[in-house]
Order: sequence, then structure tokens, then C-alpha cells
Amino acid sequence: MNVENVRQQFPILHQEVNGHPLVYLDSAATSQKPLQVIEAVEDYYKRYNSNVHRGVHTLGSLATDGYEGAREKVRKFIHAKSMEEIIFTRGTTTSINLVAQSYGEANLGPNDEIVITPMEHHSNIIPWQQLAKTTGATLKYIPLQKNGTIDLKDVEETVTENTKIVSVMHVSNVLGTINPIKEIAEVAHKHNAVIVVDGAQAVPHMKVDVQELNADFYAFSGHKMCGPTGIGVLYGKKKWLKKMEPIEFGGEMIDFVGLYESTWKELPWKFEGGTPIIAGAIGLGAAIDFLEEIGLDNVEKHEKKLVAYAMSQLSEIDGVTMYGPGPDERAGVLTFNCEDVHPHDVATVLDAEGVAVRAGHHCAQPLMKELGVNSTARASFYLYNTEEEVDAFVKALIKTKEYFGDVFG
Ligand code: 7TS
Repeated sequence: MNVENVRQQFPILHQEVNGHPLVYLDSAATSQKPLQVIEAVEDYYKRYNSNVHRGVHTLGSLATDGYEGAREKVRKFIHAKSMEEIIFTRGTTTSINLVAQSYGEANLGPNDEIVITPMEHHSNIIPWQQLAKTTGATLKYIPLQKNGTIDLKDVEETVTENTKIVSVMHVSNVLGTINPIKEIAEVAHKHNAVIVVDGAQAVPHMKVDVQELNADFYAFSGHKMCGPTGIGVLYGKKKWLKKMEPIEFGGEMIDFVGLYESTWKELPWKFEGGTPIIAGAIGLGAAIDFLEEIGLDNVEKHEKKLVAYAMSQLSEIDGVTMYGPGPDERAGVLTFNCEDVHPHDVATVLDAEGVAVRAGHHCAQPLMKELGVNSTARASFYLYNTEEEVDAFVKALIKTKEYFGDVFG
């Protein structure tokens, strides 16, 4: 993978911020978009903007082909069996809520358990808290190891015959931890529970095969994988989706509508009420083409190299604490704190040097509590980042420490 060639595809990266070349290290929040994606969305609006699945006119057919073509690209990308198993949503959050409300409310009752982990993003906590409230089920947590990983023994101990849903993130947006989904799925299935996977930070960065993982449901967002905002995916095994009721009702998702009763379309459309996110899906299709041309193995290797390099550099700065497992066990996410400097101040000074990182609780307040902090700073890497950018980041971080050392030291 030639990073300079990759960077050429991202117009936004070629600018100065506060008088310095932009160093974008916030791809875990949202990735930047290559020309291929921007142009695919523009082409749709300029040349064949139309609604889908209705008129027989030419533009309508082109739009339908674009939208359904994107679904097929997603199917292949995550190795799903059938396009019936690919539902377009607004993103990971919407996908998980769909499972909780549709599958969850129909299948859970007061004696049942939902099992998650303390490292989850709020999007994979709150829908289950709500489901526990509406059904009377109990929400349980698999304990977290000190190094920010999950021990399979703890999974075995937490999941019981009463467990109906196990929901776990594939890759942590804070610690970078890569969870052993296939093994966790085995435990869940042994107890006849389904496994829901939050793949928001995995699909953009590594090869994902939903059949090999044996995930029952798998959720992710387009905007973190070079695609547009507003589009995401819920993969679900057909045997579950077939039985599940839609949670949104109206146009697009119906077959027959009477005065008092209606019937739904086939999969996957019964879950896609209203005019769908057509431009978003077409953009996501282009993002998948782009990532496949580069190769997910190359993306993963590149990020691992960057995060290992960044960790070794940060370990040499006094007063910097890094969270999560070692570089071999993590994806390209690096969360840290500088002693006596608030992460928001770290991010502000880094921004003055052109370096964009995120500070805060990263939508993972229970995890912050486990780590014993209120917030952290986070650098996250993607296929367009370089070692020189890591150097610029480290230099800016040293400057931050010096700056605050002068003021408060
Ligand atoms: N799950 C994980 C693991 C995430 O990292 C995020 C977003 C979501 C779910 C929610 O995705 P959405 O597209 O539905 O919003 N994570 C982050 C982050 O780490 N910083 O900003 C957003």
C-alpha cells in the first residue's frame, strides 16, 4: 500500500489548520472520504437522482440499481449469505436499536438475561438498558481484565441458560481491543442465546466474515469506513430476520395496505420504511470498492504499524499514561492521558499545532469508570495516516507538556 497515493484520494487532508499541515487522528469518530466516494454521491445527484423501487422511468431504474447494487457490495464485503440479510439503516446506533426493539421485545421476558461488557460504546449499552426496562430482563456485564481485554472464562461464567442476548463490540473505540467474537459466539450459542456484534470499529479496519464469526446480528456505520454519514448496516441471519417485526411503518416497507390491516414486503425491505438513504448507500458502495482495491489486510497492517510506532514514542514521554492492551492485540486506536493536564486542554493545544484528536469520554462512560478517569485523549489512525504524522503528533504532545509545565509547573 502506497500511503502517498492513498492520500492523493483525500482532498481534505491537503490543508493547513492553524498554520500547520492537518494531521487528522480522529478517524474513529468519523473517517475522511476519498474522491471516489464524493464523486459517486455527486454523480447520483447530478445524473440520476430519483426515488427507488417505484416508477419505471429510466432515472428511477438507475437509482434502484445503484441502491440495490450497493447492498450486494455490502453483502460480499462482509461475506453474508444473502442480500436479504443486509438491511440499510442510519448507522450502528440505529442497527442495534432495531435488534433490541424488534428481536428483543419479542423474545425476552422477566427471567431472561442480556449480557454485555463494560467497554461498550453507549450505543451498545442504552438500547439494552431500555430493553431490560420494558421486558423485565436483567442486564449483566462480563468483567473487564486490567489490560482492557475480555477473558473467555469470564464469558463462560457470565452467560447462563437464562441468557437470551449477548452483545459485544468487535473492536473497542477507546482501547483498540479486538474481542474474540467467534469464541464468544460459541459460548452464546451453547446456551441458545444470540450474539449481536457492534462492528463500528472493525469493518473499516479489518476483514470481517459474518459467517465465519457466526454472528447472529452485526452492526456498522458507513461514515467510519470512508462512506457518507447517515448510512449504516444491520446484518442479521435470515432465520431471525424472517420472524422479526419491523419497528418503522409506512411507505416502502409494505406489500398490501387495507383500511385496518396491512402486510409487509419481503426481506430486507420490510425493515426499510420510508424513502431510503439512496445517496448514502451509493456512497457506501463506492467506499467498499475503494477499500477493496487497497485490500483490508493492507489497511490493518498499516494501522498496526502506526499504532505500535506511536505507542513506543509515547512510552518515552514522562507522565503519559496509555490505556488498553499492547500493540499486537489492538487496532489503530490509542487512548492516553497526560499527568495533570485535562484531555480537553491536550486536544486544544494539539489542535493549535494542526493535530486533530478527540478528548472526552468517547461515549463510553462505564469504561471511563473502570479506567478510573473521567475522560481521556484519543488518537485514532486510518489508512491515510503516516509515520511523519505520528512524529508531528508526538512533537505536539511534548510541546503540550512543556506549555502546561511552564504555566502550572
Ligand atoms: N459503536 C462503536 C464501537 C463506535 O465507536 C461508535 C461511534 C458507535 C457504535 C456509534 O456509531 P454511529 O455511527 O451510530 O454514531 N464512535 C464514536 C467515537 O468513538 N467517537 O465518535 C463517535
